[in-house]
Amino acid sequence: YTMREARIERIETLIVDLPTIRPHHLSMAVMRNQTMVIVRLFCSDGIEGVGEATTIGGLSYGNEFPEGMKFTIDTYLAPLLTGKPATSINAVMAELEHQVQGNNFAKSAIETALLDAQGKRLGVPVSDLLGGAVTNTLPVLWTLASGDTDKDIQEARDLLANGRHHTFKLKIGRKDPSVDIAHVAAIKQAVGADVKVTVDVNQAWTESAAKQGIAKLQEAGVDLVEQPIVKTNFDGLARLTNYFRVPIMADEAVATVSDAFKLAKIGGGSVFALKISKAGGLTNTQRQAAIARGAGISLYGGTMLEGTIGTLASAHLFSTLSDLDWGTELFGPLLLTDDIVKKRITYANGGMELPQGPGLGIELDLNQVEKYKRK
Ligand code: MUC
Ligand code: MG
Repeated sequence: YTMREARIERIETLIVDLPTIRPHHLSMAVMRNQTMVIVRLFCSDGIEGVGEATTIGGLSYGNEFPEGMKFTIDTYLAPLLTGKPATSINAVMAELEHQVQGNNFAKSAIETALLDAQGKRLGVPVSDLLGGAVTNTLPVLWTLASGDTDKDIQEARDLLANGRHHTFKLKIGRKDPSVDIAHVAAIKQAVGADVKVTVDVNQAWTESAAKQGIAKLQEAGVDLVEQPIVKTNFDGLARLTNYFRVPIMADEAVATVSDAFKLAKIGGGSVFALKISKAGGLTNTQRQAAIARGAGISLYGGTMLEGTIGTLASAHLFSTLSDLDWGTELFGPLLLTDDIVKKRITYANGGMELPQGPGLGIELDLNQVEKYKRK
């Protein structure tokens, strides 16, 4: 046996449904559970890599959905990948790029599984395969989105008291802007000037509504405004970025590497929310980070509310970025009542710890997988 001979032997996918600890209200959906596609990639040297493809609210957030991602991987990606060298990750991903249009969430799960397997093979964490971590902990904010202002304030107070988080993101855009803005102002007032509060509109406003709304959010002391307008309006995002003092973050708009380039070129956003799913994998996300660095755009470690596997894949990548000015929102596993891995991520003091073990640094708990697997 030599490492070079390890081949992709078989790929298995399964859908897992996990309940959330409370309803999570976003402009486009209310989540009561989260659905994940788990990829198990078995190699000829006996090593297994795992990956995760997860979105938010079925088809309401992105153009991929859990049942479709499973079908895509089973029907198209797995046959393409079977027999390929498991250690040539760049070559395998280039082949996928060439043969499969779009389907970035599914591609990200495959690249994650390949990197996990390779890390296990070499006995190093995934971050080492990406040039090495610059930190062993990442800052993690919490999203207040219970749908009720008083409940959100109580949640914030509890989390500040136990120290788990000291930055909050609010989700708005479901209600009338005046109601949403009053909600934000009340929470900002309650947590105080020292606590950073960001707001995600998830594309809900027109550009003119955004011009009025952001002015009021700025007045209320909000620290950052995320994706206020429809993702396709790149020029509008540039106009808002130029117009306001409060930083504007691109999220849905900056999906692919080429989106990052086009937005950077016109100043669409002063911060980019990076997500391995949108970009089609960890390597593509590194490419977006390089574009942002060249353009002087700040970075933020985003989430698609993944479970532990997707969260750790993101965390390994984010840990290699020396300029993650806005921290991360890698709290996905904390929104779920249970997990499918043997040891959950440690969250404390406004951050998370990166596992030091090989690959992603986790092990699937097959009993738990069986319990939550869609039958
Ligand atoms: C988004 O648009 O950023 C991230 C945190 C959260 O609560 O929702 C996500 C999606
Ligand atoms: Mg967002």
